[in-house]
Amino acid sequence: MTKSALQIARAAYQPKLPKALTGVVAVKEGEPTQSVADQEAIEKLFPNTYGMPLIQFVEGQAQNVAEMNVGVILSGGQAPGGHNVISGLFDGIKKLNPNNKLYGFILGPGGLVDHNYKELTADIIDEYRNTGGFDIIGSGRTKLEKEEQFEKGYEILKELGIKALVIIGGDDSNTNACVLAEYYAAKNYGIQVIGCPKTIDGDLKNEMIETSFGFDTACKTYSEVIGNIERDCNSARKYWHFIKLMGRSASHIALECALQTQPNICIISEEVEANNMSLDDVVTYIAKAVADRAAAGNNFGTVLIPEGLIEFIPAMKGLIAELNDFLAANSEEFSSIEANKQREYIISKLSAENSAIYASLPEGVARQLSLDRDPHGNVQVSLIETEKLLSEMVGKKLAAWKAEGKYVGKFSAQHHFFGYEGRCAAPSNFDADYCYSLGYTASLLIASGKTGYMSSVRNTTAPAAEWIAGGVPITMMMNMERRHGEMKPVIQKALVKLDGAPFKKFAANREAWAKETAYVYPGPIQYFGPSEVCDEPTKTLQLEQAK
Ligand code: FBP
Repeated sequence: MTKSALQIARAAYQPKLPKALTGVVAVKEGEPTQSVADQEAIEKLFPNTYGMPLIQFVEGQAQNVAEMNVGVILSGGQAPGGHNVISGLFDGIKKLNPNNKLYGFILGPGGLVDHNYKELTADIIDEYRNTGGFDIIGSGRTKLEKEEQFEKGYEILKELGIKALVIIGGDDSNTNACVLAEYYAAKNYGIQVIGCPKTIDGDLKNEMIETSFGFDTACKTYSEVIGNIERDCNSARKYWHFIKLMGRSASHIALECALQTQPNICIISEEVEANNMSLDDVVTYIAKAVADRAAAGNNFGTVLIPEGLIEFIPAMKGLIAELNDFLAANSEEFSSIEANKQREYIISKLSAENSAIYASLPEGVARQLSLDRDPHGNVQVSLIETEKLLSEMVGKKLAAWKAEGKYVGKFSAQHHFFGYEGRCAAPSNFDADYCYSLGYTASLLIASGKTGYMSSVRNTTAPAAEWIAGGVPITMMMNMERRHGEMKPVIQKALVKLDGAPFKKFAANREAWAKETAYVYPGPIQYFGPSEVCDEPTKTLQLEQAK
């Protein structure tokens, strides 16, 4: 395989570990824990894994650990640093006993169920150290939630002599990891399950998990390109750039990129929902900023839009819900209608309120809302070109204002969507170190006989040597939520907090950023050079952790 010069040089990077993990390690147990909410219901569902203590690893004395084989799964969307979690896990178990083996299940949880795996040897691991991607074993979105899947998994785990399974995933995958841990514990199968917090979306975090891995690198990659666009924008001074940023639900990525690049506008979905804003309110807000800049002679700017926005606009949420139900119940009749009459058909069938909203949408977006459904029958919001929807509606509003003499500028838009561009970038130093530490910590949780824990590395704004490694019972992060009509135990998703320090910092500056051209150009991630350039954590983490 041909490698780039950076790949060759970067392979030699030795990720930094918390000092407590560099020698012999002992376990320090904390107090028993409670789930964040619905304690009674969660305890009942997880009798074997509820209430366990927090774990911290400290420097200790050598002990003998029996030989053990370990399995690993990458679950869900790619996030920079996955390969380092696996190399940290590999190095951890090999240090405990060189005879220990690591097996990777291929293409996500499906690999466990279908018995599709490969042994990850030192040669393979060395090829992937400090690289982006999940290609060492691939990833997948199969949900591990049925008993027959757990049993199929058990068959292969037993056959390979695997003592513990590490599931690297987001909130849903870690919820499933916890259910699996409970199941194997209840059955006395002797197989432990450990989770690792992954997702570029940054929405798997809480008091004990400071950040999910991949968020740092993905945001830095997007911010580099946003900065480049801003500089282009400020050079040509003729375009408004509408940039949609990945993040299925929460707006953490958009917010972090805004803090890094200081665009003219950034929409935060959680705020739109909290203020009960309509689509027209969002459009008016952007159009007003465009008009104000035009009045000062600036017919250019940048707008950041979170991918999940549409579902946070309360009225759009209602429209989507009615459309989902209506199309599910009338799919045959709908598909028999000629394409050019489908819009009118839907307008005639929806409730008056939703019909009016649907009719006001640009043609393309209305079509996307009625056509693209996922296997569960839901609208695939990530396919909706919100950046085009907003710029088109802003353009219309400005034209109307022009006719009324309220606006005197020129409005010309460019569109971008950044998502896949950042999910497999080579991990930043932060993610390379953080992920390696998470994987290494997972090996210690296994050696200590723990199950139903998530690997946790805290104090991450300090130098890596001072990071605190340990484990958090996954049940501690759970509450009960309605999913597909049923109450289910799930890990609470962390949305942007409007009273949190990152949002407050943004809110305090956004008016100035809208008027002035206050762009910041972060440049590309640096892998070699001074620590302040290479090792800085995200603004979100710095603001959240500032004491
Ligand atoms: P995870 O939650 O699995 O980490 O994935 C998040 C994400 O990257 C979202 O930002 C995005 O909406 C989604 O995956 C895209 O999914 P897919 O990779 O299936 O296109």
